[in-house]
Amino acid sequence: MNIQFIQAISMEGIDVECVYPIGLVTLASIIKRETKHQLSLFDMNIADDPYGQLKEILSNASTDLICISLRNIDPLGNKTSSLIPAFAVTLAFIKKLCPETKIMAGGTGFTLFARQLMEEYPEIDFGIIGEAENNIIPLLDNLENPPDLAGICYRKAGQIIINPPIGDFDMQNYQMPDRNLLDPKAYLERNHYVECIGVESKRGCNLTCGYCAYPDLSGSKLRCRNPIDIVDEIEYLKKNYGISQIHFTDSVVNTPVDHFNAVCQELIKRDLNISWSGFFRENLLTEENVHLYADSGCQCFSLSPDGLTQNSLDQLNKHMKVDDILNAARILAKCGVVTVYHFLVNTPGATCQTVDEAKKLIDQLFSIHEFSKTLGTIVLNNIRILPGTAIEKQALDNKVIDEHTDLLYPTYYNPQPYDKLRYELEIYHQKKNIFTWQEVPQ
Ligand code: B12
Repeated sequence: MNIQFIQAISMEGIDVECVYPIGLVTLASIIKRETKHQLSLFDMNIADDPYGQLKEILSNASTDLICISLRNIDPLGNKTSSLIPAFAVTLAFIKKLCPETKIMAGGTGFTLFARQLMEEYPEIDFGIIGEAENNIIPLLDNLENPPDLAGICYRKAGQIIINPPIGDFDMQNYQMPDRNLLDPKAYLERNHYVECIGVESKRGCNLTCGYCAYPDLSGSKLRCRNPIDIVDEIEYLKKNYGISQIHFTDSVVNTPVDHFNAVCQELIKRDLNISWSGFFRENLLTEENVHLYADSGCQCFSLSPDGLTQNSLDQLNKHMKVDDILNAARILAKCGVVTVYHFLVNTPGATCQTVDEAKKLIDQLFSIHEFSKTLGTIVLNNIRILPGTAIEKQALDNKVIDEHTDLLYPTYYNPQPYDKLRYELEIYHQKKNIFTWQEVPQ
């Protein structure tokens, strides 16, 4: 078969930070390695004229199957715009240009809303929910009669069949994606602050945070790659593409602690001179491992403690104490690397007392980071309600949404009377921020 892989539009506008579509390239690499299918890849996000180029690609080749990856459904960050219209237009465009070509969809955005997307977009013939290493080839081999494997979706006698995913791909069998299939060069010069190249050190998330869909996306069981293989990949990226900045795509980078420490020790041993970033779990940070991470190239500690108060941490099922956040902040501030904190605002149970407590935590973070000026920023968002999460149930119970709310489109947990709290806290911390950097007494 001739297979065209397409990364659907993942961002609004052309000036937004781009990420290399590692999921699409990973799958294409497996198909190239293990089958005789012909394939090519196209990322609409880096095209000057995405639809024009797509038209050219589809007109110039006879394509048997299109594999389209929907990574993002919306840009988050409290925005109310959606990436579904662009996806819908792309599907319609493909069908118009090649009515006989079958379309298979996948990716995180598709995974979150597989049934609804298949119901609303009859152009999609097949889909894979979650990771696709174990099932894409059996599906390609049997498009006429899809196998009943976990994660596979298809249409049969007018019905949509959805097989729930497992999330059990053994990461010891992981092979580094063949990035020659889609040249990283085009991505390297676009971004200003986001590392466009991702590296997977593990899959899965065994936490149960109430707003988060990560366990549904990549499984709830942690599956780690061999640390040596991870660093081999990073070394290969440096030598072959000059890539010196990477992002570890893991849900939480520093767990299991021993595994990630081994990765960092190996990075130091090879003296690769690369920098990396990732999202950390606060209560696992110690002076010792933070130094190890900084010495191995961590250039920004991204934390997502989410709760600004103990009540919020408990409501979000974070299994963490405010003191854990403060301890992590003290350790990080001492080590001198920039830290960015992400928090969720107006979480269930907010009161005027929790607002005061939230301000107190912001004060404490500023004063901890003041001497080393290592507070990158504090990012404040409301919770994007996703299907199947605990917050969806809380939102229904608290009448923030009802059974008719369409979660496919941006829906945030932000009821009155604290619906403006995000702005209040943003003003609060940004004033502190500017005063700290400009050294104006507060
Ligand atoms: C790492 C990460 C980032 C990093 C990326 C760094 C980098 N250089 O890669 C950073 C922090 C920069 C980032 C930014 C953003 N991200 Co992000 N990110 C992730 C995360 C944690 C992992 C993604 C990843 O790389 N996984 C590894 C790859 C291999 O897995 P995969 O892409 O899922 O691919 C597998 C399957 O999906 C499937 N598959 C993929 N494509 C296809 C296609 C077909 C046809 C088939 C059959 C199967 C298939 O097979 C693959 C292999 O098994 C996910 C959450 C998660 N746990 O998945 C969020 C996630 C994807 N991000 C999300 C979002 C929204 C964003 C941002 C918009 C946030 C923001 N406001 O800045 C930006 C957008 C960036 C962009 N330009 O696209 C959302 C998307 C859902 C949504 N609400 O739209 C997620 C799900 C997180 C969430 N909050 O729910 N992100």
